[in-house]
Amino acid sequence: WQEPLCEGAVVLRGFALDDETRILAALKKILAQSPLRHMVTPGGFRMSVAMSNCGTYGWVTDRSAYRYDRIDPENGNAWPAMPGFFAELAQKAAAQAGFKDFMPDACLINRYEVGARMSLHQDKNERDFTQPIVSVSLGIPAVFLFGGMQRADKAMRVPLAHGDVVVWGGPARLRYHGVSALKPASHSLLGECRINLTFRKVS
Ligand code: MD3
Ligand code: FE
Repeated sequence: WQEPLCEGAVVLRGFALDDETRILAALKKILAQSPLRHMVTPGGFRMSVAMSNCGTYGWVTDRSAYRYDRIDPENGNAWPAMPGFFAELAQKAAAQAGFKDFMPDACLINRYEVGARMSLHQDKNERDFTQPIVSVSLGIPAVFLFGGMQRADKAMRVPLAHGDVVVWGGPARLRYHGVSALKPASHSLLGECRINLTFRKVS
């Protein structure tokens, strides 16, 4: 089932459900190599969302900057490889939304515990904004905030549930977005947390 949110943004409800078991098994291995951690922003704030990555590039932040890096700064190693079926899932979703041949080289893994949130921001550390971003929601539901091109623009509230995939491209690619503080809930496979995967083409 496809729900267009606006030009360039499409929600594919339940698109990742068939792969839930494989995704969770793969995440367990990835996170054993590069564990989730709370990063600190250049402003000095500890993020309430815990993060890790797989793929050639990983998104990181520290006191100096936001950037993509090939190395996990916690262990000095390359990030764990992106499983082939992760890239295929993202590519299939992007194709459904009209973005052909999406080849992600980064997958950011965000874990929200109850109360965690992400404030409104733009994703602009990537080089080519003609490439979409594909997000996969797992675990307890969240309210996604989808704003405009200016931080002060009124944001739409979009509920996202386990297995939902969203493709963000075209004119939606640089819109402000965030996630409301997670409400207490429990998911049969993930417990009291939400995991979001975002697939990106960084270089
Ligand atoms: C809309 N993550 O990691 S995913 C992020 O649920 C991020 O963890 C949120 O925003 C999360 O940067 C939202 C959906 C998403 C990702 C990137 C976008 C929506 C987007 C880029 C442009 C517009
Ligand atoms: Fe974002």
